[in-house]
Amino acid sequence: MKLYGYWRSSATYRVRLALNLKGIEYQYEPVHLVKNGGEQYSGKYQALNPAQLVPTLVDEKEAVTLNQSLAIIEYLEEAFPESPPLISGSARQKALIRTIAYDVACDTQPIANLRVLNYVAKDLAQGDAGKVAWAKHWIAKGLASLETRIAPTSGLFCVGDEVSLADVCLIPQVYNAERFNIDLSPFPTIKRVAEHCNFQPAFIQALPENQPDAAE
Ligand SMILES: N[C@@H](CCC(=O)N[C@@H](CS)C(=O)NCC(=O)O)C(=O)O
Repeated sequence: MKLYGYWRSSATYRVRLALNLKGIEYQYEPVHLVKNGGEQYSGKYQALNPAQLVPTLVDEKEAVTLNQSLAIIEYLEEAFPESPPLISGSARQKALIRTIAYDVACDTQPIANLRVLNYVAKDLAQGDAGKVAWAKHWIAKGLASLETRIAPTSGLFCVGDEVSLADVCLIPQVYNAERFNIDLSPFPTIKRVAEHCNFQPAFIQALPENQPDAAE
């Protein structure tokens, strides 16, 4: 199993968390998103992901190459049925877990992605200040709806006392918010769940700072 990613990529961080929580061993292949104009644009990487985004998971045993963090995690759920599940419970609970995951992965992270921010800063001539204002606005808006969403569903984690795909998506988004110095005090449930998650070994191991390509 090979995971192509970047230490600070929140989508890669989701897959790292899923692999760690499931206890699946993998080899990490760094793809630097900034160096050399961005290695995601290289012909070699485009052969793995035509979308020019990380992550990519290659399961050599099954000869599969997968993109999209949520599709990768659903693949791991099915391909490793003996591992701890990340989407479980009643139909309602599974839908709730997916709703929180999609709040992050479909409605929050993509609009503050590196290429979007570069477009705002350079092509739309808004500069660094415009880029940061854009990111802060959309990430805070996403966190505000997540706070309302998980306030009634959370226990130790986003949905009750079991870790799930919801936490796997939330924690990298919180990390990203902190990078932009977003004030988390209006989001007490998110803060509480994030603090709890970040004490778990699988989450500590998946922290961007703990990756071999960190700070490169
Ligand atoms: N929906 C995709 C999002 C992937 C994505 O946005 N990856 C970012 C890093 S978190 C990326 O590769 N950005 C490179 C760029 O914007 O050029 C997923 O969940 O895998």
